[in-house]
Amino acid sequence: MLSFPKDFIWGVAASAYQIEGAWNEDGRGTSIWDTFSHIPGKVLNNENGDVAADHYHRWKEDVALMSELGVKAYRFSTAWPRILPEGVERVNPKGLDFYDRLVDELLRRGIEPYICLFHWDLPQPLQDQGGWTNRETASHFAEYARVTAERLGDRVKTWFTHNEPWVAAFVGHLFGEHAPGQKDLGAAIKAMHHLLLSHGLAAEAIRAAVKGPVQIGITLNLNPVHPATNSKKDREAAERVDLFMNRIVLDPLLKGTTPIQDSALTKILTARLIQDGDLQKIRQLDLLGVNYYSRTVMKHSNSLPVVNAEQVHPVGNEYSGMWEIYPEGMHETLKMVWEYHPTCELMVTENGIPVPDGVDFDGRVRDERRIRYLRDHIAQVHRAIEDGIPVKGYFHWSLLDNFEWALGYGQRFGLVHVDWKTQKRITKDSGRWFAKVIQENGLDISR
Ligand code: IFM
Repeated sequence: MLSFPKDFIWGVAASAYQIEGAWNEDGRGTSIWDTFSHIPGKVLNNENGDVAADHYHRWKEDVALMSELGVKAYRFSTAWPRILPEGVERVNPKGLDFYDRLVDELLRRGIEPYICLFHWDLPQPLQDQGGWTNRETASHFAEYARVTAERLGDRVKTWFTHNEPWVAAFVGHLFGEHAPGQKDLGAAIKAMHHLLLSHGLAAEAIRAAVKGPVQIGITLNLNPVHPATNSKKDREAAERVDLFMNRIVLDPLLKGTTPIQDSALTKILTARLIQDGDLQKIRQLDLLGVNYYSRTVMKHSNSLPVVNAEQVHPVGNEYSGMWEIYPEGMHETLKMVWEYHPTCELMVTENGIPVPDGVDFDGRVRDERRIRYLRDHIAQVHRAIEDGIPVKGYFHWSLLDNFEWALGYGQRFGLVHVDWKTQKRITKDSGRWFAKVIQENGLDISR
């Protein structure tokens, strides 16, 4: 049995657009994901988050499911367009009321609410003014943080500003696969900086709004980048990708520097972007959340411009519907962060696997693959703790099957199965397995 520290936080995570639905109810404004997903061809099978897992109406049932699993904490995102439909100024009381009720119900069930303010659903009116490429969006975000913290900060003590800002910047502005669907390196670099800047501004706004102790965090998608071979060219390609995927977010947050100012590739783009004092503002962190799913293996190639690298998928390894399965990467990622000597706390805020689960004849969902994946990854978290890296918690992604962005509803990540026709929830075998891990505060690796 691998035992975890006595106060280890076992949780589940989710995000607003992926589960809430009710996209145009109770005064919610439009987000860039509403716009993007309604454009034919942007999401697999032209699916969208209009209804999703209908959590906006079924939140009580969902909290009860969490309670049955015995989770200690729930990390969820608030939808900016539900709270400020135009992104600025006018507050929608019904939007705040929804999260108010959710927080109360979580606390009533003994589940600690962890709020994340931004999980990619930028209000469309702000996108119309340039979105994250516009520096003003960072100030608007701080205002949204203030409004939300003033209402919920008496009960919510852990606030994440952003979830995976790298994905919002690069997948949304360079690869064009996520909203707002741009393909422009300059826009991606600008968005990246403004997202990080907005973290710092929001941190100050939350601290001013909440009385008493409060923890400000951010969650980052991180992954080790390995060279495909030991050749100098491949090693250099891996280093460049590491800079653009990991260091680009870790350096500003943990060191107060940025590699993009020094990089020959992006020096020109950042010349007037990073203003005096920005880097000090960004470096405000009490808690760093690590989202780990897989590693990246790169070889030198001219096919990906800027970084001159191409991703390869090593043969002989196990894969999921989206990524290579590489549990050791969890330990390596936590070590990579620890080598920065962070003064903030660390936790795993996302880890999980998409499995094409089906309901068996007896109504059970036997998702053995997910159980194996979780066992192997949680064991690596334990290994990191044994090595002296003080990981405070582990949040499974996700509680429910949900809308997996450009891949629609086909990739199921939940511990709880959702029937997309009836919205019926069924706790999967993995859910019961995870509940046992929580109950024992430990991992029986023989199971
Ligand atoms: O579903 C996403 C989530 O929104 C952000 N982190 C990765 C998950 C799986 O792709």
